[in-house]
Amino acid sequence: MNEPPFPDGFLWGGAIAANQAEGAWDEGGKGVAVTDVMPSGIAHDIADFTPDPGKYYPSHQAIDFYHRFREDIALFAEMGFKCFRTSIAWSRIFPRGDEETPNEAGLAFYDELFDTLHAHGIAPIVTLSHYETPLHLVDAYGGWSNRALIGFFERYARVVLARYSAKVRWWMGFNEINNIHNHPLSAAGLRFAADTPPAARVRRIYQASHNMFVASALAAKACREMVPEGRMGAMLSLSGLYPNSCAPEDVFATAQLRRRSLFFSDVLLRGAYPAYSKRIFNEFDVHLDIAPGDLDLIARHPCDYLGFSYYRTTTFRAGMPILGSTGGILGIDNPNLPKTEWGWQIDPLGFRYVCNELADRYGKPLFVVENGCGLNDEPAPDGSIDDRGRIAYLDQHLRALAEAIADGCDILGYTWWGPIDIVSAGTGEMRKRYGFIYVDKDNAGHGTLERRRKASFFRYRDVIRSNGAAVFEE
Ligand code: BGP
Repeated sequence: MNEPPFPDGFLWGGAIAANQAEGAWDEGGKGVAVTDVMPSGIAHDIADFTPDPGKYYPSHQAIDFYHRFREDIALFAEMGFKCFRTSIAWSRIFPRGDEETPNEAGLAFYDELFDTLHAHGIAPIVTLSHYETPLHLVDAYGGWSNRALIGFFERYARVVLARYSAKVRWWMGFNEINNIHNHPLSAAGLRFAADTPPAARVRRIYQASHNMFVASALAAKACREMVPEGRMGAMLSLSGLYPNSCAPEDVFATAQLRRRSLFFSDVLLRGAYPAYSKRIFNEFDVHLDIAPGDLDLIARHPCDYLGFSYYRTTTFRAGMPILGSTGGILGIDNPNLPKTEWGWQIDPLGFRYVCNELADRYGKPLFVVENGCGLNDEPAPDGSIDDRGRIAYLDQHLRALAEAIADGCDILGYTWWGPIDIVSAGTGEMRKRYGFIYVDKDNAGHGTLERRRKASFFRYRDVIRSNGAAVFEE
């Protein structure tokens, strides 16, 4: 490859989420978020709407980013970050979600966070809702299948877009909106009784999705009205999915399942329900409650870019159960690929494949806002952490990304998921570490929270300094 692998101005950085890093779950006027009552990561129901003081909840302290962000951002700057993705915790701004006036202490925290990023020349990238629906909106309103949440979300979005209009240009709506199918409670605040018939579950999921599409369009509209050169993105979980065989049944079933995810980016980026959705709605007897003006809003305010997470690939066989985790669909292992301790298969060429798939489908800019590798790093006796497995994953995936760019894909940037060890969304663990920076905390919540640079810290620093060229140097 002779031309530079990554374009000038490529946005190198890292990504976290408020609920997995900030802690201070009840400080500064913050209300309870749905993740604050999940003792071991993403759950499919909530045992108790009142946090049990005798229980350990990973999000309550997380890695104390709320108090330590200045130190952590200085470390990100040492690696040369151009951008940094995090979420605003909705319940820091509107503790119950349905108040009329925002919580000033919450707004002030994010002012300080964004000012600190700018002081280091790092551009904030902000997710409006990263699995952090205020618990009250789940408890009192039933989550996103209730149209009332559109108004509450629009109020929240307009408050933060206006407040940070001079500090934040890059926004995105709902983290991994397509994961409403896999974990509806975290993604959309939906609870289902154990005996809910599948078709009834699907109907409620599509009604919630419609309400979120309207909310996303209203946020995009507000962004264009209030944020100079603002960009509002869609965000999906799009790890790769292959048929488990060349049997036409497996190939077609896999394409249909992939389209179940791409349905969300089709609506959010193209501004209309795709033709194939008619058949899905007929199959499940879905009759959406669409208010006058909804479809016009969705059509006139599509998202500007597609942010997506890519971790791994898996394979799918016609007729097998459709299950998923935070990394995407849970399928059958591919015998050609290695996997991590958590069973996530490592597939850099799959990353190139997905970039091309999305570039061909949308012809809009793409942003890799999550890519990373969870490993159980053990410090050596001298305290050093030689995480060569993570370095290998990073190099391989960046080489694949450079190839995708050479294929003609318009990639805006790359934010490694978890540049600092944070709480795993799927399991609530600390030992599933993604970071280039080690945090001294274990799964039981014990540790000093001390930060320590891993070997990968220096590797990513060199990659950014060379604008990616280092990944092609032996
Ligand atoms: C995605 C989420 C992130 C992050 C990531 C890794 O679904 O957007 O919040 O957690 O998955 O998953 P995990 O933390 O379960 O390893």
